[in-house]
Amino acid sequence: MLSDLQTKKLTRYFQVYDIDDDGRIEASDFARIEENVRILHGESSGSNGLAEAYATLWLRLSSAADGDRDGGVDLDEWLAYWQLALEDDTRFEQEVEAINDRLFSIFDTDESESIGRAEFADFYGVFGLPVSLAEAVFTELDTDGDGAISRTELNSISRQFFRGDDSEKVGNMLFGPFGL
Ligand SMILES: [Ca+2]
Ligand SMILES: [Ca+2]
Ligand SMILES: [Ca+2]
Repeated sequence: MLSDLQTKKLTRYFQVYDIDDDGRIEASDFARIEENVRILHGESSGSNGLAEAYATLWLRLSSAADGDRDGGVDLDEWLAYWQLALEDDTRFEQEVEAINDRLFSIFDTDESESIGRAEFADFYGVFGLPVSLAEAVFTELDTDGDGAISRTELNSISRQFFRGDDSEKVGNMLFGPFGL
């Protein structure tokens, strides 16, 4: 079972993907993501990789989480999907850590093997989230204050966000405030 804290965080994560805020994640939300990628990156090769990564993510999500096969993932389907994915270590690694790894490489545009403040704002921009929120969250997540989040740090943040049930962990803030 998902705890109350996990449910709140995953509901926030749902809202991030439900860009048009109609209570369903569907192809049209991912079309908006791809449009934001083009706005942020133009038609560069980086933008192609990123748009493709999100298109793949939608295919995986719609085949795994759209339980009633109506072309959209509603909040109940989303939470049911995550409950299963989080129960199983192997599945978690496949679902989350593989995606993190790919996104990390794409958003690390200066290839410094870390995500800097501006690169993190770019990640938020894909979801149409404000730079001010990205700034505030980055400051929370960058616990040693060196202005960079490494791959290892990101995986630990993401484990705190998805699987953790400790309200004190900074990783809970990955997608901003939740449970409001
Ligand atoms: Ca939607
Ligand atoms: Ca559905
Ligand atoms: Ca970087």
